[in-house]
Amino acid sequence: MISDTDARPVRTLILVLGDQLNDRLAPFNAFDASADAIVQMEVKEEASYIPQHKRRIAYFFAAMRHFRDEQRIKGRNVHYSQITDPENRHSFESELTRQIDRLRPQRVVVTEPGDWRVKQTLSKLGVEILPDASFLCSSSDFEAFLDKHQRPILETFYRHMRRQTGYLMDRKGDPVGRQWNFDQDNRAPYRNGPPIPRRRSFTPDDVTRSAIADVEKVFSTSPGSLANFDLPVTRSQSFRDLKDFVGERLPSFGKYQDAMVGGEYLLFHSHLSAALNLHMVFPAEVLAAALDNSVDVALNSLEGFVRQILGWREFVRGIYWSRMPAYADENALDADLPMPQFYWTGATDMRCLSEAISHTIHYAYAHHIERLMVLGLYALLLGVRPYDVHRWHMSMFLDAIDWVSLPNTLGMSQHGDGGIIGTKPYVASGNYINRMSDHCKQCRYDPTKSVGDDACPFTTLYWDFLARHQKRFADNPRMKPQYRNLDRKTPNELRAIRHRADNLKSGIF
Ligand code: FAD
Ligand code: DLZ
Ligand code: SF4
Repeated sequence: MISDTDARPVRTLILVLGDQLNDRLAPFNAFDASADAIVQMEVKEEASYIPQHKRRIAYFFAAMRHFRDEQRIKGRNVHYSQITDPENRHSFESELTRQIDRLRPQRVVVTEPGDWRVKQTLSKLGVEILPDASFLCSSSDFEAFLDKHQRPILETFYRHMRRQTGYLMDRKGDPVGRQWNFDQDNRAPYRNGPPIPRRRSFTPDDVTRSAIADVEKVFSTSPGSLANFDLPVTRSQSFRDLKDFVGERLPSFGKYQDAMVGGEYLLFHSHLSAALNLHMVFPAEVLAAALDNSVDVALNSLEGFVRQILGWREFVRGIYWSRMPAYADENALDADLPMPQFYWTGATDMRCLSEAISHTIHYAYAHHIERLMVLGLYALLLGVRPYDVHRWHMSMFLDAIDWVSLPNTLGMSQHGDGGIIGTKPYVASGNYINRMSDHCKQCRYDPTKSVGDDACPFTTLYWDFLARHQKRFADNPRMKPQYRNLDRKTPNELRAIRHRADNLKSGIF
């Protein structure tokens, strides 16, 4: 194994960022262990430019350190700046400059970072940026798609990707099952559903334990909990996780995709987003495992899953790179409230929110419907600044990288982009949450009521949102039924709703 102190002259120095942990990425294509070297840097700036969940930091550091060790076992020279190193300068810019001054490489290369901010910093330092070929749609393909579609929507993009790649297409070029989507089969609440399998635990080894200890020491005041850290932190562990998902949870994934159950943070979801975003597994590998013919999975589940990976994941990435940096400032609904404090603690008597926040604090994870239709929905109905919701999300989730968190949070969940990711805001009252979960039965509020002490805050704020944004959305064809219901409210009812909405807002901040 080659140690950190080995400072032979370097031809190509490959910078591997914390979310690029795979040696099949482009910079490694012509790697020559006798001339080239790798640099990895744990830096305080990335874990503190916004406060970050301890579990998230430990996950990145543990995965980075395992990648370092795997590369060294292959005989590759890795220069690794650990968070506790006294010489560490603790930002990408200054620590990379220190390493370049020390190693004097002929060139420094990196895979395209997942964050516009980091890409700017590295470009400024003269680092050569290579495309990230792990995605199923390259940046140039997405640009070509945008040239053809002035108002790109997920459905059009997804069908284009199905045709382009052949996933779930038959020999004649039609979608398998003669349907592009099975959404109508994928909205069941979990009532007497099949047993929910437990996720496998990965016991931390010495390397992971050292990362956890360093995080406890250096980031003791950061949010979140490190208790029971059991995440897969290597490529092979992530594959084991993938295999478990395909065998145990994928068969019920589709049907219960939108369901929520008290005390259950995962249900039948894959929990693969973090491993995917850190590049420990590639999307094509995930799809190959899911579509493996030896696994008996109904088409509604398979299609639902493929849509997430081949459709949504690629679509939001394309939108991010095509619209940054202006995208981050968008605030189409002029939302101007700060993030409520209870999002950091879970201290709320709203059962659905306290559940979703407690999942976030314990696991740095919540599944899609909790993110969209509970955590995101409440912020949207209140009128929280979209970028603040994104910052909170970047702080608290294992899988949050700017390219994927920003379009999902600012765009999909807060409608801050005015309709680029989704053509209408995802707004609903407490009745939706009641239909899709078992939370309301155990909550002090009543989802059917919009006024009175026991009225569900979601329901009050839902009507208030529709009324406040009537001008903008009343003519949106997809929102017509919602506005027809609003029209049935009397002026007195609307006044009472507005009054309670104002009280709710002033009580929170
Ligand atoms: P599953 O439900 O099992 O889905 C399978 C995979 O599909 C995921 O692992 C993910 O890679 C992909 N996927 C599904 N939906 C999306 C989507 N909308 N955008 C991109 N990929 C998708 N996903 C992230 O990876 N990082 C984020 O920072 C992130 N922020 C989000 C913020 C909000 C407000 C919302 C509403 C969604 C966000 N998502 C994000 C998308 C989605 O919620 C997560 O990918 C998913 O919950 C991760 O859990 P899972 O792996 O169990 O997903
Ligand atoms: C999220 C994160 C954290 C917490 N720490 C590091 C780090 O110390 N070193 C590193 O290389 N990357 C880290 N990351 C990921 C970055 O913040 C950022 O998301 C990626 O560099 C984007 O490609
Ligand atoms: Fe959430 Fe309202 Fe249901 Fe309570 S009643 S759990 S606040 S939706």
